[in-house]
Amino acid sequence: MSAARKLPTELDVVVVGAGFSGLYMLYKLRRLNMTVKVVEAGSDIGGTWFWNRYPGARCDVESMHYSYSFDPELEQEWEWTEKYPSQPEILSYIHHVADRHDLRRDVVLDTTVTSAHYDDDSATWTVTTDDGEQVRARYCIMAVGCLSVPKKPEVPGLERFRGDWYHTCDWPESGVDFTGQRVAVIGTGSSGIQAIPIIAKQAAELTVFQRTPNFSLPTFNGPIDQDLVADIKSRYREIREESRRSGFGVAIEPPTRSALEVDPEERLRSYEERWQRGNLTGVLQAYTDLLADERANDTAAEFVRGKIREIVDDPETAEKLCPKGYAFGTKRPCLDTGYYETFNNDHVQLVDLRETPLVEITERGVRTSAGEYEVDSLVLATGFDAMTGALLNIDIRGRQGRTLKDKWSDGPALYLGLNAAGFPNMFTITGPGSPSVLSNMIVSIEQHVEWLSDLLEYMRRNELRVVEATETAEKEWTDHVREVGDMTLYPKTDSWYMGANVPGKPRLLMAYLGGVGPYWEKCQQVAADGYEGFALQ
Ligand code: FAD
Ligand code: N01
Repeated sequence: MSAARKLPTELDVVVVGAGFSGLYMLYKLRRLNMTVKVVEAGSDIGGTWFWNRYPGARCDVESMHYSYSFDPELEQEWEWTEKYPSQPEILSYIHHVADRHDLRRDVVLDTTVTSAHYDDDSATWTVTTDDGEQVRARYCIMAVGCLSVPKKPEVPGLERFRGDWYHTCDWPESGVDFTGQRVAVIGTGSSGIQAIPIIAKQAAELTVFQRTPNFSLPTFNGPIDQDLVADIKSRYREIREESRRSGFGVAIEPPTRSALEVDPEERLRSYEERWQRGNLTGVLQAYTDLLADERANDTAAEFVRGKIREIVDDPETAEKLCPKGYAFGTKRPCLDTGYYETFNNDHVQLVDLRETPLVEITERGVRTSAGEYEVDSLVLATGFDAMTGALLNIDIRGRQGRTLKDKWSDGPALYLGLNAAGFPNMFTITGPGSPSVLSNMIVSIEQHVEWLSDLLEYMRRNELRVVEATETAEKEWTDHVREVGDMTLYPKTDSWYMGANVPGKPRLLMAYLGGVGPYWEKCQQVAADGYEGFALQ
């Protein structure tokens, strides 16, 4: 007897992914009385916050702002405990929201979507899962995450390694105790920088393999300030609105002056005061031109390098940790708790892979051009195939069977980061070409979900069944995304924003830098003009 099906054969909408995006999409579609299922590869909901359980995993947008705004009672009731929420706290928040709105009953877990094919005649998508089930749906919404496909280091030998190895984004649920072990960490991005201080506290010896040093600022994390909570809760609606209209999805006072027009002492005072705030936007938002002018940027970069030299006792190690040769902010900067201080411990050593490149993983550890480092456990904090990885892992075929992979061979193209010409009725949430990873993502997720739910309601009200970006609208938007990016320093840096961390990936800035507020206005205007740039039938 065959096992019971997990999915019905027909639905209005299939949503792929049960993180913040997929769950909110489900909530909105239910309110439209649409039949919908969310298909999730993981064994539970939560997305990023389900998978990334490495020690120290934490958000770097403050708790009061990294949360849904769609449920005003929830935002009054929910109590965050720390300034920056930890992974377990965010996951329990997601579980709470799912239970509060009874979302789980429409989520199908442990199931990977392997293909989605569009049929021109019926104007439906056939979605296939890894257990061979197929479901036909009018709409397919990809809530697959921008940072959900792990990337391993491009060196041979991992399968030979006799110890245990872990990727930060696929961490065992039971945790890992490194007590008494010799541990290696490869990678010093946000994940590595959060995990390293905690692993160092457990391990007998820790070796950190660094290819590119990162700019990292202290969180000064701690129990949440209750006066601040009361103040925010008393005007949450207003703050949420300001966030939606802001540059990066967090309501802050925008800078008004160039870094080059103030005298060096005043500049230093301003950077110091902002450093003490313990957030990402402080120093980077001090002046208008920090992300656009190299000389301006270097004033902030040198300030951070000065801090590293102050914190790290050994001058040689400090110099290795100092980021040089790229602009501060153009690789995602990190927030840490005691990262640079960790290198003042005798049992922690830093290996600079620019001096002695990684050669291979061996049975016993890690080999660089300088020799072999024997370890018991290996932690890969080597990041993600970001933005496009999860979409291109699925065999997506649009009109006339054209694959998304083929369409995107020179890089992703989507109108408004929402829909690709030739792929009708398929949408991405926080897709390439939207502010996405260059914003407080919850704000961007809510904006996309609400815009899509309005569109689907409009389609139904007007008895329409196919919506698709025109080639012209897609091209104009994609050119605009590039032009705005080219006005900044981002394209000059090799980063995952540019696809530069994955060999062979097209190199282009995948997120839209025009700002969350202006982007939101553009989307509103498109909808108000009868979905300008989309062909509807
Ligand atoms: P995800 O949470 O990534 O969920 C996507 C889900 O889709 C995953 O569960 C995945 O398993 C599933 N999926 C993918 N492909 C398939 C498939 N083919 N079939 C079935 N299921 C599939 N953002 C911020 O704004 N601020 C932060 O401080 C911040 N911190 C972060 C820290 C870490 C460690 C990471 C990795 C990301 C962080 N982010 C942060 C970005 C974070 O990804 C978003 O804020 C947000 O959680 C994304 O939600 P999502 O639902 O869009 O995607
Ligand atoms: O990944 P990364 P991540 N040999 O790509 C190195 C979010 N996030 O998981 O820079 C040697 O940033 C690589 O070196 P290089 C946030 O958006 C947020 O840390 O390519 N080294 C780099 O040092 C973040 O930006 C938080 O030269 C190799 C590291 O591995 C995004 O997720 C926390 C290598 C990868 O860094 C990704 O962060 C965690 C190789 N072959 C994540 N390949 C917050 O705090 C890669 N590296 C909110």
